[in-house]
Amino acid sequence: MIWCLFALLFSQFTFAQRHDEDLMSFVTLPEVRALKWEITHHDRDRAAPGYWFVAPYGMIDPESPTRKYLQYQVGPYIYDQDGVLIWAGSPMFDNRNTFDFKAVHNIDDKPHLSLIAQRTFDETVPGSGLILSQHYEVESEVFKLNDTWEFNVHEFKVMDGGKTALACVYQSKMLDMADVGRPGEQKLFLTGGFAELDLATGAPLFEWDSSDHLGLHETDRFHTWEEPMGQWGFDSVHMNAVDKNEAGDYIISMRFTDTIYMISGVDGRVMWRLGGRETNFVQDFVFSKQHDVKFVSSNGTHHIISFLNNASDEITTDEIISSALFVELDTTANPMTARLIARYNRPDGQLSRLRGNTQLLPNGNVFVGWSQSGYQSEFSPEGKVLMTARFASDRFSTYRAYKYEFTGRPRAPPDLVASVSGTTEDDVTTIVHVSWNGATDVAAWNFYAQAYDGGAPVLIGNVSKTDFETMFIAHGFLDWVSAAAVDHQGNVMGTSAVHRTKAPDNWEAAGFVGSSKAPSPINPSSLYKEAQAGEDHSSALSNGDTKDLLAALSQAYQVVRGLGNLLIFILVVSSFAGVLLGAFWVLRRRRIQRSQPYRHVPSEESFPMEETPLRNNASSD
Ligand SMILES: *[C@@H]1O[C@H](CO)[C@@H](O)[C@H](O)[C@H]1NC(C)=O
Ligand SMILES: *[C@@H]1O[C@H](CO)[C@@H](O)[C@H](O)[C@H]1NC(C)=O
Ligand SMILES: *[C@@H]1O[C@H](CO)[C@@H](O)[C@H](O)[C@H]1NC(C)=O
Ligand SMILES: CC(=O)N[C@H]1CO[C@H](CO)[C@@H](O)[C@@H]1O
Repeated sequence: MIWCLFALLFSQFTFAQRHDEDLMSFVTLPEVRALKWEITHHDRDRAAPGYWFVAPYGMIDPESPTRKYLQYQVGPYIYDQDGVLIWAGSPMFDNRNTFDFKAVHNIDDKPHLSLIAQRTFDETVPGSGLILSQHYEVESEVFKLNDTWEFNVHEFKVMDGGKTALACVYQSKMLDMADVGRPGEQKLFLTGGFAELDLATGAPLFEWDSSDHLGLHETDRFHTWEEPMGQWGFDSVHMNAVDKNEAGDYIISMRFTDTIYMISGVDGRVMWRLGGRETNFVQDFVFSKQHDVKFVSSNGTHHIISFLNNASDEITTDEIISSALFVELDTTANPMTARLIARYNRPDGQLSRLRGNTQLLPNGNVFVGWSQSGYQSEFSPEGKVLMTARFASDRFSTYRAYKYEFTGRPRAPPDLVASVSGTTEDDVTTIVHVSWNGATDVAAWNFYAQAYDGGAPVLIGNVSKTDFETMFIAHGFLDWVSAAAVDHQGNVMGTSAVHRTKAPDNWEAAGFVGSSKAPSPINPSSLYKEAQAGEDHSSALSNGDTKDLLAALSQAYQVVRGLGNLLIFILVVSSFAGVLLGAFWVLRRRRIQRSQPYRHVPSEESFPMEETPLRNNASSD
């Protein structure tokens, strides 16, 4: 029986790999096809604790629903450091592009999430900045300001206490070109700035726009002889990041002026410029086309800042490699000084022409999102590359990538799907799949069966959680099943609904050749006592490799043969099969493979497990 299942599973994997190996598949969430990762850990022990927060998208603008490859890859996602899915947020945001997705720990003593959800393709739903609770429920949502085009996708930074957030703001304005030697001539520009928004009302508490404070000559991105393209005008400064220090001043990044500006929180005046054509600093480094400027520390006059130095864009290249920079600024010196204190080069030696971010982790490590194909890396403080990873698919990028510790406690119960199959009364098998989208810290799953709806649940086994979805295989036809998530201390965290097991409509047509027309469901309580015998073995073996499992299996067989109790043996075999298949599943999934050229897959050819008729919580009786 084991080998039949084993062979079946193996054939399913080869089939899946041939077609869309860059996407995950789940029995419990059939529509979700989360991206897989290719991960290299160079020094796992030094990696900071935490999960990865990414928001893959295919196109930076809202994508036509008909263009999408498959449902549910685009949107906010949380993964662990092995690329195991923790939360797929794309169903919640209905496949909309999302940006700047991260955990937020500065609101109260609970973890939260923040992100930007882009407007929908048909523009019926406007873009917004959102804060979610650790239960994945929307706590606050702010929309674009009046007279602006959209909620800008670059930045949504929740300030301490969670009362306000910073966002970039782009506006279309006719500007006089006197500053570039064409007085009296007007052209349409997309200006850049930011606002600090009241999260309760969405009203701006502070607003700043480049047209009020910067000269047109500062940009390297337009020429007076060119006509603006599109209804929004020249994207002249390309504002792409904002942060605020405790003194109440703002630091911003503008990509098309290659400059970081300090803006007074009192009157909006430019306090100083770092980089670009008019830097106020004596610098021992250069940078350009930068992203994601953030304060690491600031006491008002002395600042340490971090940012991603792209050194290139779609048009020009200034350096041969992109890097994350940490810079110390002394604004009391005369002239002011800017000193490079740490530089982390992109490990693959490439350039990030667009997007990206730099994050200092609590243990001093540095996490950098290089954006394209989700390429990201973690460095030790002294610059050793600890980890690099990228999406297995190059169809997707993430604007930024973050690493945070997080505790996710979804309100929705775990999803469970069970089915039964077999050819004779002796080999009838119930297969249960369970997952809990968004739940962190699940250590194991307990599986239960009951004789009838409302009957007492009987523990039929438990399995350590090693992947997003956990499979359990039980001998016999168990008609009503459920599962409970257990944490590392053994506490029950949540329980699925009781689901009815999906049986073939016609057992004979499904290959059943037993003495009856169809097998009958069994009463699980009649098996429970015998099941105890196998339990210790299954938990002891949950980390073993295949060889150990088989050795233990044959040992167990000798034991049960001595007892002459075939039923116990079948149960032991079933629980071993579950562990064996689970281990095999994990090994297959964790293998790091180069992605193959992308091919569109007609749905009937996709992962066969998806084709079995599935049930979800909603349809449970
Ligand atoms: C935008 O305009 C609408 C309609 O005039 C108004 O009700 C709303 O308060 C305005 N929002 C902001 C943030 O100013
Ligand atoms: C800010 O920090 C610098 C460097 O640590 C120090 O010299 C300076 O006195 C500090 N200024 C204030 C106002 O605390
Ligand atoms: C399975 O259940 C048994 C008995 O309750 C327990 O001792 C064991 O630790 C559990 N194993 C897992 C992986 O939770
Ligand atoms: C080494 C190098 O090419 N540095 C460039 C980085 O970008 C700035 C601003 O665009 C240039 O002035 C530097 O020459």
